[in-house]
Amino acid sequence: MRASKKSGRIGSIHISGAETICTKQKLSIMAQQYIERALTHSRGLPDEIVVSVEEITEKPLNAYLLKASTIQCSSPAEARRIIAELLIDTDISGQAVASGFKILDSKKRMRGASLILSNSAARVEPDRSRGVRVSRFGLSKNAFVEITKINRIKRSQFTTVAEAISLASKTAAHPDILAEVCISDDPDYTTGYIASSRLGYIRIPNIKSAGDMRGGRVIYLRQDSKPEDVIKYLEKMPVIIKRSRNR
Ligand code: WAQ
Ligand code: MG
Repeated sequence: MRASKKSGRIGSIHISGAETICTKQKLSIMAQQYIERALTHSRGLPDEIVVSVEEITEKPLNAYLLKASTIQCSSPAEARRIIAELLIDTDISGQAVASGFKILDSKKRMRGASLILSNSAARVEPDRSRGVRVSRFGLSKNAFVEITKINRIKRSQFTTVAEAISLASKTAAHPDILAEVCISDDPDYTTGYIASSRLGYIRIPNIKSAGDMRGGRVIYLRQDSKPEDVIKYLEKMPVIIKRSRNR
């Protein structure tokens, strides 16, 4: 689903979006829930809602649910220090870290994520104003149950967390993806995350101040990866998220 609103004479701004994999039986109810969500979003009322449905014909791959943890963090400044440190530890260059923050801090609205090479900091998403939309991922029943057991998630945050950790689990499963950082663009949602196959899914409270309309997603790719292949995986490959492996 994607919902947008006309802005000025030139274009429209993105309000909300969501995607999933479901059975044919669940299709009508999912479509209804997505429309309801678009109509009640904290970023405002859209004037266009698009729901698109595609049959999946390939056999989905499996990925494992990332283990969730929450880090103590009391301010956006502290969040940045934590994120920068974890990214540097993941072999991401200082320049690439800075270019990620530039995107996350920007007032420009993207529907998708920016892809940054880990060393040169080059942005490789083909459409810089749109970004790359991670799609075609869904939770197995067991993985869903595991999410319900994560500590300290408020009921009102459950759907947001479940979708974010699913997306992050699909993303982190690609061998050429080193890390992902996300800040919600919902003005009232102030918990973000950093995720990777090594770090798991680390929730970061107070990543931004309440009322801040900015947000975004940055995905770091290995310097020697082939961006076209990674993009194809993120956008098109169906992936079902399974319960975490015990490590
Ligand atoms: N694929 C790629 N990028 C996306 C996608 C997607 N499917 N959906 C959203 N984005 C980008 C886009 O630039 C948005 O502006 C930005 O991410 C934020 O999207 O554990 O709600 O949907 O409590 O606002 C984090 C939950 C919630 C943390 C993140 O993101 C927690 C959230 P939003
Ligand atoms: Mg949002």
